[in-house]
Amino acid sequence: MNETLPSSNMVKVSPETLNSPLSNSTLTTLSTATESRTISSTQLTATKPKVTQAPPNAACYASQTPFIVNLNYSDIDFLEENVDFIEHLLEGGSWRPAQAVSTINISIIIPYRKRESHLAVFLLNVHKFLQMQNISYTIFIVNQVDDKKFNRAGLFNVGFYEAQKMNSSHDCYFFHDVDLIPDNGNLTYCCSSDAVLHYATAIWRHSAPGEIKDYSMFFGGIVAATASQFQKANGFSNRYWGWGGEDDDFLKRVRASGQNASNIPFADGRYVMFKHDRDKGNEPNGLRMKLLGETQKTWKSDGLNTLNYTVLSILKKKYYTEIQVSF
Ligand code: UDH
Ligand code: MN
Repeated sequence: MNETLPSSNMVKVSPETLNSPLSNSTLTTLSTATESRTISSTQLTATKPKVTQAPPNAACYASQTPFIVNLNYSDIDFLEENVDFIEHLLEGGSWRPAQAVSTINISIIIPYRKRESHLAVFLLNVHKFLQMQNISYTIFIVNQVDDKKFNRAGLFNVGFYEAQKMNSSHDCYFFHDVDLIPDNGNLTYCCSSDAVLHYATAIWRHSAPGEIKDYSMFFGGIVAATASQFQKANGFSNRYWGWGGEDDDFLKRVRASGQNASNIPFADGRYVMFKHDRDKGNEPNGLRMKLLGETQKTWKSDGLNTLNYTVLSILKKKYYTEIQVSF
């Protein structure tokens, strides 16, 4: 996630203005919102509308059942005793609908280190959310167990590579922070062959409900790509140690490899984000601007094809598959 949040100075603008590309943004939006909404004033520099109409894969659709986000759990063991839908999970946090309405198979890849309470809330909500969509999925927790600086992007690469080995039928990958919880039951999780998708576009903070911030100028938090889109971009960079830059780098790769990037509309891409402190071992990466300046010439020789890691164990737990990795 980019730390440079939009200003909290909020204004109302018309839908037409909202569908305009931002002056500082290179992303486009999937479809048109029908009602006006509140966004930050930093977006008023919008210019001429230019919206990519790229509907997600039609085989993927949501339940009409309202989804109520539950933020009260903090203990994974407590889930086991109290949440019945988790009983139907297959080993390793997989689920297959009894009557498959689509053939879509999604891998949710979570970069992870020491976020137990966020993980419990994530599992409680995301299992329920995905089961309502009648899709097959597996949740992978890629746990960096070494003492090095956190490498979110490298963990995504490891997760993709290992998940593909385990489930070659999975074709849609969600690169997903553990502290973002969907709160819109009508949001569908699927990939589009037209564009790599940025999902978490409308984020409200658990600590400040009511104020929804527009993240459509960023490409962090949650992105979704097919296996071939991800491979074409050579995955994420492995060179970002500590916080920041790797998400912008990934957008550059998507573009450099001749692919499109699109936002889920603000009206749909709604998430709760937990307020949290900066983690030890994930301090801001002072080299990130320098690295970002080099992406164009390095992306082909840094990424999925230059991954260097050790898997210490793969644990098929009840709620997820844990891949313990050191770099
Ligand atoms: N993550 C971990 N453990 C870590 C670091 C990161 O699991 O030690 C994962 C987790 O999935 C998280 C993601 O990496 O959601 C992104 O890291 P982050 O949540 O630290 O990044 P974000 O941009 O926050 O959300 C940056 C620190 C903000 C501190 C603000 C203090 N006021
Ligand atoms: Mn976070």
